[in-house]
Amino acid sequence: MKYHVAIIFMSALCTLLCPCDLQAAALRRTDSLVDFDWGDGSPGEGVPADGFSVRWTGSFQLPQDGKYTFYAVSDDGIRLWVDDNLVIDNWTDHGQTENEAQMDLWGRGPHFIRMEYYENTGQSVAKLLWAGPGIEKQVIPTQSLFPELWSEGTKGTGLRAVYYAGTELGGTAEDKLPPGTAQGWKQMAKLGRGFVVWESNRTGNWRIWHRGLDGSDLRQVSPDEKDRDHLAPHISPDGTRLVYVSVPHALMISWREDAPDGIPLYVINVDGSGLKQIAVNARTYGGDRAAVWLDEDNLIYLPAGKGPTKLNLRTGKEERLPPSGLWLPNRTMTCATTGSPTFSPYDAASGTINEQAALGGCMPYFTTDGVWGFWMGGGGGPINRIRLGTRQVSLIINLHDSRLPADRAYLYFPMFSRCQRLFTFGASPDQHDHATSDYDIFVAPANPETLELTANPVRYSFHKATDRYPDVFLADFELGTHVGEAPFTVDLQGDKISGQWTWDFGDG
Ligand SMILES: [Ca+2]
Ligand SMILES: [Ca+2]
Ligand SMILES: [Ca+2]
Repeated sequence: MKYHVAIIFMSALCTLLCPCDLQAAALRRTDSLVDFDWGDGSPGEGVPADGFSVRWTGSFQLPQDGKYTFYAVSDDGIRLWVDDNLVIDNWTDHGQTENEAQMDLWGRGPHFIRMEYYENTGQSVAKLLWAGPGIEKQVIPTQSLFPELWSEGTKGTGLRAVYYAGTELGGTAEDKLPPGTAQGWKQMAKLGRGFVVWESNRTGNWRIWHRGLDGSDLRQVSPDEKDRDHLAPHISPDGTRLVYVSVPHALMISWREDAPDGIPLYVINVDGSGLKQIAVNARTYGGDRAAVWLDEDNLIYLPAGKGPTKLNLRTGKEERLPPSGLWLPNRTMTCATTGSPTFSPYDAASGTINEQAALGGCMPYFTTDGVWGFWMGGGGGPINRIRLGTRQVSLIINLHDSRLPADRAYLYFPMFSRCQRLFTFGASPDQHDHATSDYDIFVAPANPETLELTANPVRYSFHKATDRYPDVFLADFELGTHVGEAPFTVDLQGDKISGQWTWDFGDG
């Protein structure tokens, strides 16, 4: 079964990133250190002394948080990635040269590393060293290096090395992704079945796009629709459908708020089937999001010219909620905000909003449990959270956060999954404009109680187009995932809810 999934994963990647480079490796081995001076000789059997290339990959364990310097000594070309950052890039013919890069690193790991090297002619040298808190400059020791994913209790044995004849590096499409990505997808997929959706203009029109948490199944969800753009995807509680708005293309240049005649709200199955218009005149909430799902059948949206309205998708019945204007309440109907983050207490019974001062920033939204709000606290960051009960504000992730690749650390469009176990956002290389910059989509696991991120964000889009406004889904842990475990239901009858209990599992 595992094997089967791996094949699908690899073939999906290949389909995505073809042409696959199937250049055969001359030599594969684990190198316990990268500390080579081959002189004018060959690194090993089957590899020529001139004109070869090597890719070292794996992970490393961080002895402690802090500032690290990586040194690559090379003759000839060298490239070094740490996590998703290309930190050294000297892909040229040269005599023995030392290049260095300094970076802040956080968390024991696994951190990902990839060093690529080629030798053209003459002497050949390839060495990888580091220095860090309490660590003198030295070749990175074997005990810190892992050919696969580091995990607690495993022993370091070095890095995986693949040697190719020729200066042109071979490898699969997966080998060429930023080194943290493929490993990151595998880690994310362990959390359960899930996917991320977002807006992208990669085809020239804004459409809703999809990718599985395991990196597979990158595809357009919403259909092509002439002269219109699709915005503000939001996933249903069970993860089978999403809603989005369809906006006239002519209005899209700098506008996301309101249209003279409103904009239709659609629901579509995540597999692309079952498209259905559910409201004629919707608008977006602060320009960002268009709906709050209450349950599988009911959502709140904003009809043009009116306040928030509850819509039953099965019956089509609408019910106006008391607040007027661009207010959208949270799912528990205890708080509401406009596009400015006020996170104001909302009394659903009387329909009153106790309006609070705006906190500054934009893109406010709420977690499902009614405990938190979150928003963009400033340009590109920070992304903050507010505990609605106490109004205490704290940081989720910062602008230029060291947990992000340096070229993707300018943040926008935050959203938590319904279960609050995943957090997603877009990040650009310090470009601000929301309609033209190269934002890409990231997902990080989160503690659903505190909203603390529990691992580094993993990247899910790599297109130079604008990828933004993501939403993410993670399936609940399912019963029946272990052999022999049968799902069961229990009926509680009102007059028998106290006293002795006996459980009967039927088939035992
Ligand atoms: Ca040589
Ligand atoms: Ca050389
Ligand atoms: Ca992009």
